[in-house]
Amino acid sequence: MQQQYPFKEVEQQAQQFWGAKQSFLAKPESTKPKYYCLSMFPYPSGKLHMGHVRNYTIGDVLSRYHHMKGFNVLQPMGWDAFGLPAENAAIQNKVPPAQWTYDNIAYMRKQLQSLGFAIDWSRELATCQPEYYKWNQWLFLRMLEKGIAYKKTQVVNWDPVDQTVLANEQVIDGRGWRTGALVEKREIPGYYLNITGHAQQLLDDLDKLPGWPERVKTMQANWIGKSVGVRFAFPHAIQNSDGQLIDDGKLWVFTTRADTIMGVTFCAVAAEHPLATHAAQNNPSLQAFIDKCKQGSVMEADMATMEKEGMDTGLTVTHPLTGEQVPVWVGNYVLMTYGEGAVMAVPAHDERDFGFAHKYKLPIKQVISVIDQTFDNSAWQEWYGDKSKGVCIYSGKYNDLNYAQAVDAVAADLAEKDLGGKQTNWRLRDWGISRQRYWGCPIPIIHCESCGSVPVPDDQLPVRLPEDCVPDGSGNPLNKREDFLHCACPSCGKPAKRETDTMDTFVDSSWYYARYASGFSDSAMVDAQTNHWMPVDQYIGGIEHAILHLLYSRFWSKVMRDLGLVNYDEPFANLLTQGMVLNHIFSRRTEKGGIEYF
Ligand code: ANZ
Ligand code: ZN
Repeated sequence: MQQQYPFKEVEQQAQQFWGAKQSFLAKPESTKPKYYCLSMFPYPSGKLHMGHVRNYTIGDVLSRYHHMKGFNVLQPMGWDAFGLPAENAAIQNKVPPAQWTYDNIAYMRKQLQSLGFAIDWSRELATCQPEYYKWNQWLFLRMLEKGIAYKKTQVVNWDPVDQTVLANEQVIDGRGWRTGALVEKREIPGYYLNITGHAQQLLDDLDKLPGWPERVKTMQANWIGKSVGVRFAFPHAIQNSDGQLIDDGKLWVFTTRADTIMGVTFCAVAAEHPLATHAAQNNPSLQAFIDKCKQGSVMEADMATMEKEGMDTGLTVTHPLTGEQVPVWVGNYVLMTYGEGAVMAVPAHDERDFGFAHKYKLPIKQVISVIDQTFDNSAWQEWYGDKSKGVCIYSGKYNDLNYAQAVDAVAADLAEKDLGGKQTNWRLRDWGISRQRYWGCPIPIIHCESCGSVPVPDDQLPVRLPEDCVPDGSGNPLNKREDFLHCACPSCGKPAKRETDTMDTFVDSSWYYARYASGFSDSAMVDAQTNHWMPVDQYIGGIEHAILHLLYSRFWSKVMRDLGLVNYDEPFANLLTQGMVLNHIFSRRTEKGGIEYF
C-alpha cells in the first residue's frame, strides 16, 4: 500500500477507463428505474471556483450512489452562456462576448472533466448556441399566438450611463448596481409573458412538491402574493383641461380591509397616477415632489422601510358610502404597479397610514374595536391592524360585524351602487423579458412601417445573433449592425427592421433541463425522451435561485405542458439548496460609484 494517494495516476487511469466504457452515458432505453440528477448549470465566468466544486460534488455523489443502487442515471452538464458579464468583459478587453464565452467554456469544461464527475458529456449544451436558443424563439412565438406573450409599455428603471433597463434587484439605494448612476424611471415598449395568468396554478402546485424545502415554497408563495380584497371607486368630478372627466370620474382603489371603509380620512395616490399628474399642472412644488418620488426605488423592501412622504393635491373625491368629501394626497409609499396605484387611507388601522397621518396632521378615525383595549391616537398598537380580532364601531349599519361579515356587507353595498366588488390581486407581475442588451437571444420580431410588429416565420428561425460585435458600453451594438437590422417584412416584403432587444437570460435557464433530457433534434424543442427522464429527481443549486429561476422554470414547464410538448406539471421533484461557500472578496468603488470586484 502506498503511503500517499498518487492522484495523478489513479485518477487518470480511472477517467480513461470510464471514458473507454462510456460509463456515464445515460441510456433512455434501459428498463432500470431512472434517476435524473441535475445541478444548476454554471455561468461560464472564466474559471471554476470552490462553490462549483462543492455544488457539483453533491450531485456527483448522489448520481454515483444511485448508479450503484441499480438506477439508470442521467447527470448532464452545460452552460448558462448569455448575459451581462460577457458584455462587461468585452468592454474591458475589447473581445467579442462570444469569443470570451466560448474560451471560458473550453477552459471550465477541462477543469470539470479533470474532476472526474460522472457526467454524460454527450448531452452538453450552451444556451448561446443557435441550436438551443432557436427554441426560446419558437416557444416565444407560440406564446405570442396564444396571447401569453404580449407587448406593452411600462415604467422601468433606466440606467442613464449603461443606457439600459435594470431589474428591481439591480437598483441599490436608487442607483444602478454596476454604474452607480441615479436611476430614472422611463416608459419603453417591451414584451411580457403573462405569468400572472398562471399564478393560481403556480401557488396551488406548490402542494405537489413535498420534496422541496418548506422555506423555498414559502418564499415562492409570498412572491406570488395572493391577496383577496375589494376594488372600488371614489366618484369625483375632476376634469382635465379638455373638460373631460379623468378616469371617467372614478378614483379606483384596492383594499384588503373593506371592513374599515368608514374610517377613511384621505386617499393616497402614486406619483405616476393621473390625478397626481393633473394636480401638478398648476402646482410646481407638487410637480417637484412627484419628480423626486419617480427617482426613488421601486423595490418593495425599500418601500416598506423608507420615510413616508406626501403632498396634498388639493383635489377631493366622494366617499362612496357616506358621500363625504375625502382629500387626495400623493404618497411615496403607494406603488403605481400594484392594485390601482391608489389606496383608501385608514390611519387608525393601517400602520403606514397612521404614520403618514401623524406626520401631516390628518384625522385618525377609529372604526374597529377590540374588547378590553383602548384606542389612543398618539401611538400605534399592534391590535389596531389585526383583522382577526374585533368588530366594527362608529360604522353605522356595519357596527358589530366582524372582518369577514363587514367585508361581505361593504362589498355588496358597493356592488349595488355599481362602484366595485370583491377582487383577487397578485403581487406577482407579468414577466418582462425584453432587454436592451446584445449578448442574449434575439426576440424574433420584425418591425415594418406598414404592418407593425410582425413575428418571424418559423422557417426563418433561428434569428441568429451576430457573434462578432464588441460592445463599447454605449447601448446595444445591434442597433449599429446594418446586416442584422435590415430585412424584408415577412408579411408585405417591404424593407423592415429587426427587433434588437434580446431576451432576459432567465428564459434560457427556464427549460434547459428538458432539452438535456431530449434528443438534440433541430426540428423539435424536445422529444418523447423528455417525458421519460423528467421530472428531475434531484435538483441542486443555490438558495439565491429560490424565487425567480425556479418560478420561471415552473411557469415555462406549464406552458410547454399546455402546448402538449411535455406531460409533467412540475419540473423538479426534489430540491436541495446547498449552502454558499463564502470568502472575503476584494472590491472597490469605481469613479462612477459602482462596485468592481477583483
Ligand atoms: C385600506 C387599508 C386599511 C388597508 C387597513 C390595509 C389596512 P396586500 O395584502 O399586499 O394586497 N395598497 C393597495 N394598493 C396599494 C399600492 N398601489 N401601493 C401601496 N399600498 C397599496 O395589501 C393590500 C393593502 O395595501 C390595501 O389595503 C391597501 O391598504 C394597500 F386597515 O386599504 B389597505
Ligand atoms: Zn410589412
